[in-house]
Amino acid sequence: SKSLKERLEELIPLKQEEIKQVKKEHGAKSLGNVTVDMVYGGMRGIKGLIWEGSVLDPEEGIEFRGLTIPDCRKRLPAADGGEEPLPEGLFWLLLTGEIPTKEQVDAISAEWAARSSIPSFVEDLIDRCPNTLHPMSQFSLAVTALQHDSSFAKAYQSGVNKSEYWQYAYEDAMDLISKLPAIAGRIYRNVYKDGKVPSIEMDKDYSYNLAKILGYSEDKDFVELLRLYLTIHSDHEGGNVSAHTMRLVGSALSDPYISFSACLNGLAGPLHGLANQEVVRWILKMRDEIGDAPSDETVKGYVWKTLKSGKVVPGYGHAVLRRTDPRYEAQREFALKRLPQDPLFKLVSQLYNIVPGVLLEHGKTRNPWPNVDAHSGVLLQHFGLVEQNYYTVLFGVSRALGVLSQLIWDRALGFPIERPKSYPTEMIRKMFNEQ
Ligand code: FCX
Repeated sequence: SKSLKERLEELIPLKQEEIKQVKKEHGAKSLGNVTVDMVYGGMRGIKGLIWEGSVLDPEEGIEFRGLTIPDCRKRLPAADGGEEPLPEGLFWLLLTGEIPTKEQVDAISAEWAARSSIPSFVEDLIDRCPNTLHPMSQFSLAVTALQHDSSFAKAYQSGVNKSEYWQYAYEDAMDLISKLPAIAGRIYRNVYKDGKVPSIEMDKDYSYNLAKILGYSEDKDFVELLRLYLTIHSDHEGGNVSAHTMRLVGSALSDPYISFSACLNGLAGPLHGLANQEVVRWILKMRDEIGDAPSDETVKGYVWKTLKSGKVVPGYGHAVLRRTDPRYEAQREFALKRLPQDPLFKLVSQLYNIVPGVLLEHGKTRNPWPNVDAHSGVLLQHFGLVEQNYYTVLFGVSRALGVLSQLIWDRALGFPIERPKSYPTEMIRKMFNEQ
């Protein structure tokens, strides 16, 4: 059967042709009106990006190349003896739009393991970070340093033809994804353990190896959780902060490493990926204040207290979704099956019954339902990975699959440098006062 790169090579000219046709037929049509409110409102609702891998519907949630999360859990290959999809398969799906065979997925696992080692200067760099430097900052700086070996940057310097850019972007993307467990694992071991980093097993899948490097691979349920986790956090269409940063920085032909490092810095914001850390902090604080088995009324009081002190309830709300995030639902299903009695999971469930009502009564939040970050942390807590400040690193490992697959397409399709128009407020006023 075909390798991923061979299949991609066949698909690229077809997509190029399709886009040519779409532009010819529909190029001059309008995708909608842009109001002044939209411009001040974080560009919410402005249709301004092409993103092939996934699309987010406010009501249906995320679809990866047309597959919902339940579809992916059913149809993507699982590990031998496992149930959850292997993120290797999701990566294949995101890149090609096709569901790979188990054999193709195994080939990706083997390739990623074979490419996994990191240069010793990057190890030294991570080792020299103080334990007090946030894991996301260490992650971003290690990824930047990997740029040392970027094939894309070298090819650009040597003046390669732009029709070949995607091939170098592909090689960098595959290398970068492969090296993330070694980086993420080293940061974890340095900050929270004794700094000794176990080696990767060449005949094991990506999630197993990440679990091993973190020190949790003996628990089969944890490895399964990681497979699910890495699959569902991968992509959420193009406009979210991490994905859009990747696109924007990459559009200057910055190589995949430094583009992804920028993406990680966006993910590290508390309104985006860092929310998973914030959720656990908030729940543990709640437990300290009101105990393990609080009444619904007491929980409600705690949520109101958060809102009245001018803070957000972390893990709730979404810029696009208008229902419970299917990524939350998938994690809830996992918990109901494998850890139904876990006390923190019970608190999370209780919050699910209470927070949306409070947010509705509060009357500001457009979407009162939980997002992905409301659930992920308590699952990791259950398996002993209790260090909350580390959680966004795992989100980042997963997000690499989505943003790097799109970056390869960006280069294959010759997408131009991004350059939207901006105005000062004074010009907005003049523009309309003079009409
Ligand atoms: N708690 C309290 N207030 C909230 C809220 C929440 N969970 N969610 C939204 N609001 C407030 C906003 O702060 C805003 O208030 P303002 O008018 O005073 O500025 C108002 O409600 C309207 O915001 P809304 O349109 O509903 O939401 P946005 O699209 O502006 O923002 C996020 C979306 C996700 C940033 C927002 O809901 C939020 O801050 N949630 C908490 C943090 C979080 O969970 N982030 C993770 C999101 C995601 F899944 C991810 O990227 O990982």
